[in-house]
Amino acid sequence: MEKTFLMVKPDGVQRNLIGDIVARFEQKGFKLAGAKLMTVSADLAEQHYAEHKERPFFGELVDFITSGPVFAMVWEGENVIASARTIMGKTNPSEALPGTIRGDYGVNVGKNIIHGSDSSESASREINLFFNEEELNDYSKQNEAWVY
Ligand code: DAT
Ligand code: MG
Repeated sequence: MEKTFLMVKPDGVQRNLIGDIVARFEQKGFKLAGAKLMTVSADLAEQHYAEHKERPFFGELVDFITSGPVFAMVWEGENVIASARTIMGKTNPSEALPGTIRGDYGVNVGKNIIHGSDSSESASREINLFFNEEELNDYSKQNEAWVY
């Protein structure tokens, strides 16, 4: 089954949104494979956001993501990569629709609450960057027969 990497950013943690965000993905029918509260090092932040290295906001991005704990997660399910991006909403919260996480809680593009992988390549890269094999749980849930 497809997996994606999601992360409640430091602003989402400070604004008490971990529970709400986890609930949205649980209620959708996705399965949590791994999760941890952690502080991202500058080195990990630079690797995670390597594709944005040349962007003018790269320094701010690294400073922000390392500024406090994040809640890193791996979620599993059919089409979960694209589906999670839909649940998150557009990158800029001012353009994100109400009902999406960024649309409901964000205002500014720099503080957009949540990260989610944008492709299967970035999902496997990011999962491996943040999690060890033994931190990921392979299990079945009783409700799966009612989701699929
Ligand atoms: P996304 O997080 O939706 O995948 P992205 O990969 O294009 O968006 O950018 C990564 C993060 O960088 C994004 O969540 C917030 C920040 N960012 C993007 N565009 C920005 C901009 N124009 N100014 C400041 N920060 C920006
Ligand atoms: Mg991105």
